[in-house]
Amino acid sequence: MKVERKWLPIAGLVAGLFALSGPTLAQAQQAGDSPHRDLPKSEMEYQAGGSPLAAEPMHHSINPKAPPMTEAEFQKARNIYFERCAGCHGVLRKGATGKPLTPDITIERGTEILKTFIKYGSPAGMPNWGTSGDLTDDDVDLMARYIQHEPPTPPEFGMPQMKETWKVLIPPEKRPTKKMNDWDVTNLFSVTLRDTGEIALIDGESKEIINIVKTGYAVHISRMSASGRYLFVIGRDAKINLIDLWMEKPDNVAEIRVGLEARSVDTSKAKGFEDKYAIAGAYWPPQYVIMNGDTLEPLKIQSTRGTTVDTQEYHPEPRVAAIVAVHDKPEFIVNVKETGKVLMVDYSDLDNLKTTEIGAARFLHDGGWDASKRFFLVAANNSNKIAVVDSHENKLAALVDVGAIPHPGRGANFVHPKFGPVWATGHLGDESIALIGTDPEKHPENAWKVVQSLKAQGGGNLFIKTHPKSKNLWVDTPLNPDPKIAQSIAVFDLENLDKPYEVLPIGEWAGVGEGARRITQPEYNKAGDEVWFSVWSALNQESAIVVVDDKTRKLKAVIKDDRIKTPTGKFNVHNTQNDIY
Ligand code: DHE
Repeated sequence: MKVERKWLPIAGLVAGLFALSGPTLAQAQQAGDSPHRDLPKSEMEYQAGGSPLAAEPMHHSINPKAPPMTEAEFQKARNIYFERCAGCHGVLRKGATGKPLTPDITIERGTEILKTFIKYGSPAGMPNWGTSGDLTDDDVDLMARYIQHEPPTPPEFGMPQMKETWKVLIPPEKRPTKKMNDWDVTNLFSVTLRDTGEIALIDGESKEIINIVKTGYAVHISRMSASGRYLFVIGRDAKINLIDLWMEKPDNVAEIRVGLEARSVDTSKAKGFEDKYAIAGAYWPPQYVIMNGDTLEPLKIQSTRGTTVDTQEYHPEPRVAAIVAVHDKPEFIVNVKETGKVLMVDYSDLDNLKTTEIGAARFLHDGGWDASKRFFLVAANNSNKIAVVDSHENKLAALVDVGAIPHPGRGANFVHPKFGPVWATGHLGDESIALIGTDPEKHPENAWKVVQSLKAQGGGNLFIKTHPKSKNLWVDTPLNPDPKIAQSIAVFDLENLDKPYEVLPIGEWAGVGEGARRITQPEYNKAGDEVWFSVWSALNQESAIVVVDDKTRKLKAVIKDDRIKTPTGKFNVHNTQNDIY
């Protein structure tokens, strides 16, 4: 029987276990503590999402002080590590959400302590891989020995490797010179079909599927070019697909891999640079790449390896998190997770690249613009802070303390009846929604302060959304352990924020069969009068997209189709192109 994975709730239990196996509680806590804070289950599961690196050939050396392993054992352990552990502990085990697991630390702890932690978990957030049934006792022993060896290093991925994967399927001169279809592509939605490695292009008006396009593995996000013609999609395997929306049936026109693992992509938006460049950030190798916007030809690769913002120690794998294009000047904002630094990359002269490095806080993850598009607000999730970057001054405007593990997606902008313009974020670790004042000119007393904190249904929130034409703020909770909360949405009235939120049972409305039915990522249509929700179940179960009328908050449509498998992110062309949220 498979037991639900959960943490040991009390330190006393850990003490008991260690009393049996030898080491002291102090040793145990030292070995298992997260570097900075306790982690809820929802965040651990979210971070431990599995890395595509398991299949890559890697160099490794054997540490003579570590317990022996056969080659076959090492390979098996390596696969388990990349599937389960790398998301939190890092490829090189230098630590991220989870603690560092380099041999200097692990050999000192010894196999028995490590086994106990892997099997039973820790109150600080390590999952109980053994007692949950995810790993057998033999696997636990294997992993305890494996992490005492040097971490195998995946290969680098530079220009020759990129060029090998780069394909222009339809060159720009063979593409249409005007839009060849009758769809209103400005209101099209690109829907991530996470586990099939595809996106669904859905017409916002008719809700018809226009095309299902093959993309990278565990496809992640979509972004739009400045003109609204080209759609960029990135998979976790760092594959980018360029889709031309002017074709009779919009489809891939170019593709490339920019590394072995990645999450973010965007395109140049400044005047004179519309559709000229694309940029993608990789988790491995830690680097970002600037490409030609209509062919994906790689032009410039920059490593993000360097020192951390606070302790100023060298970090070998600072992963690239959110990337956003500045609208009013030729710069990209590149957020580097493990160093906690924001890079303002001036792309006006790629040969003499100018980069401003802004110190923020660890670990930068996701974020979005304020309504004026001058300030970019990004979650430093391990620090429980939002970093505010002033894109005009290229400076850090503020670090704002918020709740536990902020996770804004791109956040939500609206005018607060009392405090003026605010940007909002939800949290993975608690039920609060932080409203941060964003108008230093007209409301200086509120700027970069949490002016109000709303209470939503619970922790496990990933995305919140509103629209300039709407009076609603939608808050999802797909990672909440209570299925009732995960399968519904909370909606606040922006004109009366003291009124209790309303809960809509979107999962039930979908009318799908058994499954997790997690309600994920609200996204508006172009007009701002409909909100789309993903009803996200497993690959072998029925999923759907539910469309709600924004004004009446009533069900408007359910999009069901055998091809809509594991839908998660949805990206409306107009709203994504213009950063409307
Ligand atoms: Fe995401 C955005 C990283 C898991 C759905 N996710 C982002 C961004 C990053 C990121 C860095 C910002 C990109 C940008 O703006 O340029 N996501 C990660 C992870 O490292 C993590 C935690 C674990 C993993 O193994 O990938 C992770 N993400 C998930 C999921 O499990 C989600 C919920 C479902 C899925 O499709 O994989 C998910 N992430 C999303 C979505 C966005 C996103 C929908 C874009 C939101 C938006 O409105 O722009």
